[in-house]
Amino acid sequence: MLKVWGRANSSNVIKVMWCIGELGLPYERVDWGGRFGGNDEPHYSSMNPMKRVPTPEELDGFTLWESQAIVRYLSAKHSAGGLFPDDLRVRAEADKWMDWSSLYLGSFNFAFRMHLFVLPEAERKPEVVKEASDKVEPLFESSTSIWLTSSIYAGTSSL
Ligand SMILES: N[C@@H](CCC(=O)N[C@@H](CS)C(=O)NCC(=O)O)C(=O)O
Repeated sequence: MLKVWGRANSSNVIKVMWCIGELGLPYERVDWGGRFGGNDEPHYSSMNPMKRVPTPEELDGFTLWESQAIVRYLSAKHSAGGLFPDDLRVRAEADKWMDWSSLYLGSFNFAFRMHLFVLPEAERKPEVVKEASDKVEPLFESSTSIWLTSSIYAGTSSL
């Protein structure tokens, strides 16, 4: 069974678990990282030298780090032609949005998460949320209009 090292409240673990759910794979998830610690343990850092979560571990000992590489690997392995499209252009469309969301929205996600949910209320800074909102809103406006007018949204592709 696929074992996934990573705490359930990590956005990057969630990304991988969502993929595993879509693929319908049996799995075991181990609470790791964050308040659970363990990233510095030698057996873990030998699997993930970046000392981050998630890390999936297959039965034969194969491991991988970097959540988007993991999503691509699992999709290609278990859903070639499905979640991992055969058509290079369709696959590139999926890659494009996955990379865009991570590169452009990732840093804002951190600000929102910390200052809306994670930090104790007294330490949350509304100005950080406001600054992130001001920067992220135009991105959503342009991405929504691209998405709404794309053939993928209109349902003419295999995605
Ligand atoms: N680019 C990496 C980022 C991994 C990462 O930074 N994970 C965070 C959780 S979202 C982490 O490990 N934080 C330290 C910890 O949880 O102990 C990926 O996508 O896998």
